[in-house]
Amino acid sequence: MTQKKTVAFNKPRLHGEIRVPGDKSISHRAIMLGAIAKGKTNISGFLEGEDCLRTLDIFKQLGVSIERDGTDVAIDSPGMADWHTPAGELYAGNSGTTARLMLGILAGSNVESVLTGDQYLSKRPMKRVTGPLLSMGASITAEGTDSDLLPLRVKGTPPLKAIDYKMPVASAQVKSAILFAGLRADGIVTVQEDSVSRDHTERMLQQFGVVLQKEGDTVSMEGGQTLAGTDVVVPGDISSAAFFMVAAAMVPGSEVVFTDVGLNPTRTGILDVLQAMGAQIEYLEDKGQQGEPYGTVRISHADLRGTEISGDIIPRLIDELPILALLATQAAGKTVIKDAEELRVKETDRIKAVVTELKKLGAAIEETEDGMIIEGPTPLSGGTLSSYGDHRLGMMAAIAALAASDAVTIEDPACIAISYPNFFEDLEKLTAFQGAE
Ligand code: SPQ
Repeated sequence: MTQKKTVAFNKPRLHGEIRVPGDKSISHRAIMLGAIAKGKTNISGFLEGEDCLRTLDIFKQLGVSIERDGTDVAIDSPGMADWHTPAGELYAGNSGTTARLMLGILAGSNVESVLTGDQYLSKRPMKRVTGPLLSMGASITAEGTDSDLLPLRVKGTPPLKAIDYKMPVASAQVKSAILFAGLRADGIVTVQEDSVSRDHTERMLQQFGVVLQKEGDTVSMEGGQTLAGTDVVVPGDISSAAFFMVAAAMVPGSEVVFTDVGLNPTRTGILDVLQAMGAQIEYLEDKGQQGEPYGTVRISHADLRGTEISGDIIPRLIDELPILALLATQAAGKTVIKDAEELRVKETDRIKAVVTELKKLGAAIEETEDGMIIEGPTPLSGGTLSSYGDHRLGMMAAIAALAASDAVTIEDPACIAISYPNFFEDLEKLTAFQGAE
């Protein structure tokens, strides 16, 4: 039986200060690079979400010593060349980042393994990664009938060939997989993308001692470099904060302060859009540690207007488009989301799913091939929304309850633990405020 959770509010307002859990993308990469490097790496602020725990378990199976105490992780690795052949399959669960980045890492390792995923991940395309990896000489074969899908067998075959690759879509997962494989390549690996996607891999490789060159939309790196273990501080995940940023902007009388939230410019598209829609944003403190900028931001409600979200900003807010679509239902005028066809190959087809679910609440929203068109403001009713097993859809449904006239019931809310295990506790905390306006 599908599990359900009902969320209801009576004249809500959001108030308070929040430190959202660690960044998912950075947490994955910290485990990966800590395991590739020989020696000790200490991570603080690690995201205890299901996806990152899948990455952590995979490296334990490869013989890397990893001790976790909550959000603190201590890694002691023999180094990539001395990993063990795993006893069983390597299970990436629901995590596209784990699967795609592992393909690049395993291709240059000395082990042979089979990578698998859950029912959702097993439908997501892998050729975008295996294509360039095969041209680097990787040995990757399908265990099933479709070579674009998991399960895939990877036999590490170092040294790999160098590659100069122009990516057909801006994707941090593709870029990262090639760079990781490039660590075991016999020459210079170059990756070019049209619009710059999140650059956590490039920043963290440098933290671990790798020399690489970044010029505009191109990254180059000499293969064969060795990594040295180091300490990594993971800031709060702006993609998790986005749900409460939107809630604060949307609900009259709200004001929320986000502390230690990641402010990497390749991820802050959400803040640019909130500003363009009229929300009040104040930057209270800037900190930058080991290459990842983070800080404190206050978001307050204001009257909102529709906007266009398209072009180069899309990779900077790709995971925030579902929650921005909800916000657009409460903004005056038309919001157009374009150039976002990548949304169709996430945990679910996020264009179809967002449009279907928000329509159930009465939103004026239409699907286009590469995005959505939303008219607002529209009063939303209550209803029962499916998460499609997609954490970002589940959280969007919960935040929709803040704008709805009645309760919203979320089907399969457990998936939210993929990226934000204490989401409902934080929602309760921020909406508990009963003081005067
Ligand atoms: O890991 P997964 O499942 O692919 O996660 C998602 C998400 O919403 O959490 C996408 F479904 O984020 C991706 C993101 O969309 C994480 C990511 C990364 O850490 O490198 C990059 C983006 O994907 P892509 O395909 O644009 O590289």
